[in-house]
Amino acid sequence: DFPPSDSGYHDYDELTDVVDKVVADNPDLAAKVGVGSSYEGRDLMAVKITSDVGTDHDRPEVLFTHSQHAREHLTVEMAVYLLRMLTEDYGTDPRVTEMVDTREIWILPNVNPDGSEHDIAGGSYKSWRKNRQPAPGGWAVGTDLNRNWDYNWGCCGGSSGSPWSQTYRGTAPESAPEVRQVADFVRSRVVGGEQQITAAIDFHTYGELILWPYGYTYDETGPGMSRDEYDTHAELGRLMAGSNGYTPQQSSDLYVTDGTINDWLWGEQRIFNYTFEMYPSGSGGGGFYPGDEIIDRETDRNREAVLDLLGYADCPYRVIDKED
Ligand code: 0X9
Ligand code: CA
Ligand code: ZN
Repeated sequence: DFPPSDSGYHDYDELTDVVDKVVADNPDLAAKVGVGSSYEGRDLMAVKITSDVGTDHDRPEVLFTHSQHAREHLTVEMAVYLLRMLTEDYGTDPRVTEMVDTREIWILPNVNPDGSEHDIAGGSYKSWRKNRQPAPGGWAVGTDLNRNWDYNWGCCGGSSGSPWSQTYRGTAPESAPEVRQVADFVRSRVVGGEQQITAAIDFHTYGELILWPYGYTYDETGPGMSRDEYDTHAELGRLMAGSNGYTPQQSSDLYVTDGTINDWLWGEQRIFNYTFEMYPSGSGGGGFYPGDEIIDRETDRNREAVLDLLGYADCPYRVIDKED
């Protein structure tokens, strides 16, 4: 459990209760979809939100993933915020209503539930980042999910081959069951040869940053990233930063990484996508563990940015005045 002073955060059971209640209260808008299970057997939940949710519509699909890193608990609260915003404000907020009527939205509120639960076990924080899968043959535990994706895996010094490292990339791409199953889910959204998901945000903490691909190279353009594609990422990133006040930049400007979800979503799936590094901006604001009193403010802070991403999901190139 979370320490009593941070009871405003949701542990895995409480998150499950929120998801089940949102779905029960809004059967036409929200549905729970199984994506598989974690190493320790927890359900990797996805929630689909759209009007007339029982039908697979021909609407642009948008993906939100949360909590690849265990200790980044504020990202789960971001998922709770989005679940409530998209259902409670449907019918009253015209922008929310339009987006729920015209997009199919996938929220994966915790893709690393084993890590999250480990981080708070016994009521004290452990600064845990990775999943809870033991490395073969040794004592070390955990793969960094955000170094285990199958695009230029381990290419460029942006991950570690040591199981003891915080950025251990695993034994092979998708060796982590969580990554494998979320990737399978994304691949399952290819219908008639076309990836239905057009845009995505992967939520992390902290730093107050909006990051776009690639992370494996400092180059803006190159194989698989044209000038227009880069400019679209950058322009939409800057637009979103205009409302939440985060710093917009290419991922590698922070540091080089390889095997991240960002590079895979673009490099393999051609999904325009971002990492949001949420509150705080530096270690002064409580680092990975800000008090629960900041949850409402720091989740609502991303409301406009999320609605902007949803708004451009039909044609992201429009943000640079181009058609695809
Ligand atoms: O290192 C990560 O996976 C992300 N930062 S975190 O502090 N939440 O661990 C950043 C991923 C974005 N990609 C790059 N910075 N290259
Ligand atoms: Ca669809
Ligand atoms: Zn992270």
